[in-house]
Amino acid sequence: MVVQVKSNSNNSSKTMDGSQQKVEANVLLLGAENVGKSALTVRFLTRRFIGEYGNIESIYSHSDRIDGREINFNIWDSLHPQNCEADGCISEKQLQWADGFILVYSICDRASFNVVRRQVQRIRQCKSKVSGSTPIVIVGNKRDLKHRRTVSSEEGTLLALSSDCEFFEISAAENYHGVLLVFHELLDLIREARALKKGPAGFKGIVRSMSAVFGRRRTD
Ligand SMILES: Nc1nc2c(ncn2[C@@H]2O[C@H](COP(=O)(O)OP(=O)(O)O)[C@@H](O)[C@H]2O)c(=O)[nH]1
Ligand SMILES: [Mg+2]
Repeated sequence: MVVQVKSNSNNSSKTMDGSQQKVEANVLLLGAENVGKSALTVRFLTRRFIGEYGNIESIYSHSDRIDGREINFNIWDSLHPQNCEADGCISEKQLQWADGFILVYSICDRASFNVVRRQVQRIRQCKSKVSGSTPIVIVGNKRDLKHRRTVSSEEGTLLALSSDCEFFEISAAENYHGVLLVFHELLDLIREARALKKGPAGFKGIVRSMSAVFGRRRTD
């Protein structure tokens, strides 16, 4: 069962200038169990880390104002089903619903990195017929537990580079800023993908091509 929750940020307000349309973004968090999907979601919504989150699957609705524009995030904090291997455990419904994906693994859990690897493949296969690249941000979480690291930053970076994703290493436990960057980056990718769908020669399409030539954004 998926629970739907509404949460409005305190700085959301109505647009005075009617010309600016509200942006809707459906964000799906995926990854193995226990990697911090709920911690990331709750950090983004409340700025807080509360430690234990339980096994609850929810879709949160959260309004925010970014660069003068009203954004409505619908955030699906998923549960990883047990006993699924090959297809990365992503349902058709989830694939159709999401505008963008945040794939989370723990830097201390190699099996969770392998889950993300499979999930990237599954998304890329299913969405390859749609024009443009589906926005995906890969997140290596629990950076505060460096001493227990089993997945190097280089492996995360390589996976992202080879699958046209963005990559961040963060600690949802220690830092709000990294979590904010992840969501904002995904929003940028979603907006670019929409602009590309409207017309590949659009301004954002040119910016994206240029950033592909001159380099990608680094992690924190
Ligand atoms: N040390 C550390 N623990 C974390 C971090 N993020 C989440 N956790 C812990 O990892 C466990 C699983 O987190 P949760 O968000 O429920 O994972 P989910 O199953 O992927 O939703 C909880 O005990 C969290 O407190 C982090 O950045 N650092
Ligand atoms: Mg959870």
